[in-house]
Amino acid sequence: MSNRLPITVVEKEGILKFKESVGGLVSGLSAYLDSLKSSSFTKSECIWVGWPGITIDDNDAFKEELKSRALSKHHAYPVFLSKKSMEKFYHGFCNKTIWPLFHYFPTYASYDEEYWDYYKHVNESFCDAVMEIIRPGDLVWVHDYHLMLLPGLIRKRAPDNPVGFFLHIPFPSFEIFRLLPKKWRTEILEGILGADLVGFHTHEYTQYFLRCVLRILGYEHNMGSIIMKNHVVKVDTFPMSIQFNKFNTTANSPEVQKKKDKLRKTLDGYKVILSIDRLDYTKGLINRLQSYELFLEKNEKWQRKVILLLIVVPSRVGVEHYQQMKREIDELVGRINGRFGGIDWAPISYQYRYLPFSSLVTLYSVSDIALITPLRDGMNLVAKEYIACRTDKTGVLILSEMAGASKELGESILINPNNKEEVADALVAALEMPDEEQVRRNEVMQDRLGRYDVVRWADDFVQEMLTVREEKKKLDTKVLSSHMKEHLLSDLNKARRRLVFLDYDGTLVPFASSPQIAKPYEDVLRILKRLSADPKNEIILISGRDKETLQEWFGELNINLVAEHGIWIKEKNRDWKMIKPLVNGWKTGIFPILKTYVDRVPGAFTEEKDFSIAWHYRKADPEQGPLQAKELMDALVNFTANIDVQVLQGSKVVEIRTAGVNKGTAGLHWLSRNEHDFILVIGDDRTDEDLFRVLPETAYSIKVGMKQSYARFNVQSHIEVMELLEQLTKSNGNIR
Ligand code: GDG
Repeated sequence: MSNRLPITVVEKEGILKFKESVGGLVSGLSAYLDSLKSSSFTKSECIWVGWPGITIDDNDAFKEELKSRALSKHHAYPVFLSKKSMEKFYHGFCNKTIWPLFHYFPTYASYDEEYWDYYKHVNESFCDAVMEIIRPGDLVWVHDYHLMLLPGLIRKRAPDNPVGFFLHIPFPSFEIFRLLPKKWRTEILEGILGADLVGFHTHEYTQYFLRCVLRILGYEHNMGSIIMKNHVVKVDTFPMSIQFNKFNTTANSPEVQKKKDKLRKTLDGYKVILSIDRLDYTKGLINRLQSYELFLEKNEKWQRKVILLLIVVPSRVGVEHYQQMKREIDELVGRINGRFGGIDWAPISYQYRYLPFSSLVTLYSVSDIALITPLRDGMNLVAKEYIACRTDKTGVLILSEMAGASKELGESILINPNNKEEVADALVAALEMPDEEQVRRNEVMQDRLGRYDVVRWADDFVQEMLTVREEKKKLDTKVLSSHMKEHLLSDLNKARRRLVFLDYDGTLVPFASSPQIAKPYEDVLRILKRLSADPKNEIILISGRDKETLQEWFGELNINLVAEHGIWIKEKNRDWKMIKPLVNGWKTGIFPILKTYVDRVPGAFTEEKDFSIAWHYRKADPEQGPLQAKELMDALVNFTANIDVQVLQGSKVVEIRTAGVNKGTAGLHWLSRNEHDFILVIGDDRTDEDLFRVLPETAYSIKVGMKQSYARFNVQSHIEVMELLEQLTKSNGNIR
């Protein structure tokens, strides 16, 4: 699914005509789809969903005809959009808000509520369209910035179909992305996260996206995987490539050979510099021309020896910024040609038009230098195409470090496009570069591009999408299903003596910003009271909290309590006792370190217990907190190497505690009696894993949160735990 279909429909005197669309996305994906058709391994059918390039407002017969011809001849399914939608959605939100912002031109961005409304509306229309054709097992791949809300919309309506999303333009840093109004930026991120797999061209864009997700939505990731409520999203880097062989073989074809010979005669003796882009302010055309002017000014000896072939491809015609830029380019070309040229030589040969494929390849083949200087570019396929067309392996690529392609084409001359001196000097270096050096550089780049072509790119993406789904399935099987719940209840009913361990924070109540706020609700106390009233039940509340707090909150109940992750135990109707003799002299040495981290991280605080100290960062900045926690862990592990303590990271907390005691050892206090024929353990934290690990296989262990665990089952949140416990109280006629 992409904004534009690979075909563009035009209407001429009542007749619909279909022609191929152009651009990197279309040619790349078409190559992949062709490869699927010819592959003997896969039997897949593909349908491309998108806008057909024409607005048909009130002619249903036309729409029907277009639909059936597009589907039967081109495997394309059109999404019809009104003129007004195209105006507000495409020219508006896409190209006046997202495009400038994501390319670091915030001053060009407009924030118009109506544009946003249309953006949402059009994304919904795309969703409606795909719902008309989607079947079970179909895989959906959504492309680019026009459709960022679509993955989320599809997930809502077809949750079983895998969805991928790829962004072809840069994903900006947090400071830029946050310029979007709060509601928009949240919905955009949530929309993208509806996908199973999210792909970007470069590692930087991937990191920026993950950072925005953390800072705006508060979701952490583990090696690019984000665990959402009902699915896992993998965020990864897939640098888009080109059809290397197509460019390489076309460059060698007789047709291009003939064109090359002709052009070489015209350009006889001149060193040729090629510049080719769509007309767009992101492509850095003005600074490129100014740099070329500076080069001519500084290097008289190169005057009359070079020609810049400037090809500007019309794009977004009619938009004011673009028209103004076109005027500027026209003027600048005129000025440079007027200033340095003569009757026999013009330093710039300028064309404002779209070239047929063979002409494009011819230009790539005859040019000694490709000068590509975007101010910001998601990838830039032109740079890769130039390298692919250099069949004799000569030629110098001068490439902006602001293009995604610069990450893979490090053997080119990389320049900062804002620095005209640097670009001018790069031109000299390129003109003077010995052939052997050119060949050495291009060989490495060709080898890389040849191996990782656009088919491999798409294949990698699709394969990873399927892998993510497989992983999700594994996680799904661990979700405590209603079927398993019935099993659990039936085992509970049959049992004569039941042992139930319950963690408190994050398990029975949600996490609060400060530990003292998380007092038990009435419901929690009521349920615990009911459960403990059944003589068959042995309830143990097993927490990391200090014994004073547990005593104050739960002392009145007829249940067992475990404090400080197992150090203190209070059996029903008895006093608190230590599980074994322990020392806590080490605390004085640790305090100063923790204090530094409290001072350094606003919002962080310490909590002191008898045999442990905790450093909480729940209220700290979501990005700074985890980073400083890692640093603190590192410092503590070194500092405590020779003392008998354990340093562990819990949920938004780093805890240092006396070694040798944990929830597992405390749990064994009851488990080792072997008096029970039903065991249930529920917890959310890493410290609960110590108990999950020592349980017999038949025990029901439940991890709260969709994270990896030793527990047999996972549930989403404390709400499900409370529902389950409520069911337990009603089971076997326990209602009192
Ligand atoms: C977006 C991102 C990202 C250009 N002029 C002619 C012509 N082209 C073809 C080129 C190339 C494609 O169009 C342009 O691709 P780019 O990557 O350079 O730039 P965008 O159009 O801005 O594309 C970009 C890309 O998506 C892919 O993810 O790299 O960063 O902005 O393939 O060959 N083709 C013909 N005649 C022309 O005059 N035949």
